[in-house]
Amino acid sequence: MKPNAEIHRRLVVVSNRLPFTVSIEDGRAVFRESAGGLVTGLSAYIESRKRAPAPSPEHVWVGWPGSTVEAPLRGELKREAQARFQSHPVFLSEEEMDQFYLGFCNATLWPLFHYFPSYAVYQPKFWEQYQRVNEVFCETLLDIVRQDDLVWIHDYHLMLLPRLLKTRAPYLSVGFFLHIPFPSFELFRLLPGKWRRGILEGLLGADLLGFHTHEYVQHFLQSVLRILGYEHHMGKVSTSEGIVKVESFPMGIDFDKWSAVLNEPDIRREESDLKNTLAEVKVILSVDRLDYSKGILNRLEGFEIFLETNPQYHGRVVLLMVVVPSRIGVYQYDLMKRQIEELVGKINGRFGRIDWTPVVYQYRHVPFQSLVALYSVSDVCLVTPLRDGMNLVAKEYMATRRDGTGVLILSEMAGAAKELAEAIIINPNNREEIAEALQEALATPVEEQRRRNQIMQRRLLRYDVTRWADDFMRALLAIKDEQKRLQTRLVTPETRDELVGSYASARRRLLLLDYDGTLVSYAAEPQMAGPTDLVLSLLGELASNAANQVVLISGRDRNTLETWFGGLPVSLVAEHGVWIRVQNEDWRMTKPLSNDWKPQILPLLEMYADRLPGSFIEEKDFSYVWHYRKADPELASLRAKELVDDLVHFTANIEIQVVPGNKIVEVENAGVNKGAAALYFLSHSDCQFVLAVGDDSTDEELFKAVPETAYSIRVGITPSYARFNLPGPRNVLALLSDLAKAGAP
Ligand code: GDG
Repeated sequence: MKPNAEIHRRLVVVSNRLPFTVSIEDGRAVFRESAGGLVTGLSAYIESRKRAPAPSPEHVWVGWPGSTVEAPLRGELKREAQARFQSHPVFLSEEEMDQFYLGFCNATLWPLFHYFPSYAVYQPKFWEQYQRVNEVFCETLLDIVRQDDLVWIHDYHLMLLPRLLKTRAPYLSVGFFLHIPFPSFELFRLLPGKWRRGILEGLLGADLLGFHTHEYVQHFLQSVLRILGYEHHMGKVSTSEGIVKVESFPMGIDFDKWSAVLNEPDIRREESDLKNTLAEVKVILSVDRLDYSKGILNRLEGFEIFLETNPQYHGRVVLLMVVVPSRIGVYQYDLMKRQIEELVGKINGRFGRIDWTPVVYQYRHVPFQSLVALYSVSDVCLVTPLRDGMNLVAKEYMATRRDGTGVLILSEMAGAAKELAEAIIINPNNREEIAEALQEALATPVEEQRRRNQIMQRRLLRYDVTRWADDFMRALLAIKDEQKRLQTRLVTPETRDELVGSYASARRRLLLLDYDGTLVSYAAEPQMAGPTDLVLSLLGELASNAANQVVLISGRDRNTLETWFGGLPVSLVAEHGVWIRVQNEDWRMTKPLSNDWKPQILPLLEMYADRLPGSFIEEKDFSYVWHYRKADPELASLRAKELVDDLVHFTANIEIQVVPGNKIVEVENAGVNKGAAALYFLSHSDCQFVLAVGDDSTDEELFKAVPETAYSIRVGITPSYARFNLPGPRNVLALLSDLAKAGAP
């Protein structure tokens, strides 16, 4: 982790909405500050940055201003937004916003990511507009960003932006945070293939990806593995461009602010008025945006059962239900509003009396002070989302319980349930459970309330919104550092010139080249990864230079190597060093080996091939390979670990070794490796230039064997014994082509 000083770099916050909303009134732009979890949280963090020791760090906010602004007004609005709010508006037409925001964001992603697949629509024109709007954000950002900025992109509206931005400005530090759940693979896969790949690739353009919970991180990584085929190691995903870190950062609230405002006279007055009005009843509070994900109907149904089964509470309890208007005009939302209002009417009609209304329902946005007063007078806070990324209402309620009393009932489907385990945790689909939880909450002794709340309050105080954002920023800087360390190992144009120069001036040269993953990319089946014309012509050109000895050091069997490369003037090493064919000579073994162990091992490998559809066994002269590239990636990775475990036990007394490789597990004779084969060629030539290139863990032995002065290169951006890295086979071929051009002696 980095010290705070690093965080003094300018912060560029990017979100769909700006912290204010613009409306055009009488031809002029009118600004209104907007609230909401994201804006409030980030604003608190920005304020805390300003309190840091000088120099005070700058920030800018980039987003949509909340309405369509015609061209003539844009200039003025831009100036004012910048001066008053350090903000840069992204201008979008009504059609763009319609298909992007109401379309792809809220009619496709929102329902799918909240486990309402039947509400999700899959309209190609929505997806096109989503791509387009992400591009517009990218263009706007490119006019603003500076090399040293920390760019923090927020939420599901902008999942393509990280890659778009990094493609155009690779030097930037880019973090992304998702505020809603990342669904399990089974849900995510419902998106058409191109879209789901696009989203994952878009996100993986960032340096750091943050989610509220560990579960969402796992879901994301699972989709990345199953859809893009990238594995991860401790939350780090290696792509051809570098490493991306994926981690959970549960968003907190500005705890101090929520507890401090309780002392403000206005709020005290409102609190005392409410207490007078509600003196005779226990208050159950419910606050949400109108949304089907929030479980408002379940909550009402649970309350109805509670009233049915607990007549002793009639006249003594009130459900205060605040529903904040949201996404007005969208069918599902309008329908839900009607259903809520019918149910409220039904409950009040069924149980209400002249002196008692069981559900007090408000469909409107309440001012901040009123919300605080409501939290503070409520005996119970009932939070029952069917799915919720985090849920800040539950946390805010806890922060306003000055005297430590109050009971929180919280759905296990909210991210917040992972942190607030001392609440009464319920499954919102079970109405009876909600009713029982209400009964339990109202009967919880004050001491027990305080005991539980103290634990939760301490946690919320410690991990508040500033800590959340600080942690995110530190993790972003840490991954950038790690990338830089790996980056310094990449072959730069200077290293390349030096390498080519050293090659050109050497009288004798030895080129030790791995094949799969180094000269060609992996294919679904080994026999499909034959050499391209370019590979053959490059190898031919290099090998026919009298000063060169070109050796292909591969794990492949000798027949395949012979078929593919037999016609070239190259030397070949098969089965990781079992067989050598020095140019113009016959194949021979590097040392006497035995095959006796094969019948013992085969049944075990066959069992694994049967247990994992899509996997198969390849037999070579002195080894077996279990291939699993085409199998279900998750099950395969589990089975591969089990197989290695079984084999290691099984072969403890036999002279063989188990070598896990790229989507394979190989069983071969002990003491055979690419390093030993390389030593043979090194000891038989008086070369002044050695190049060793490979992509796999089996190539590490090769890198260890070559002299320190050799140019050893690991393909892929990953730590290695090799001195340098190159991203992929294309870069290797480009390098070989430079060497071929460097030509004589
Ligand atoms: C998304 C994710 C995640 C609500 N009504 C009023 C009002 N609010 C404020 C609350 C709270 C915020 O709005 C709501 O935050 P939530 O977390 O409950 O839900 P979403 O808006 O859906 O937010 C969610 C969040 O992002 C952060 O990552 O937790 O899971 O869906 O701060 O206080 N504020 C005022 N009047 C209201 O009537 N003043």
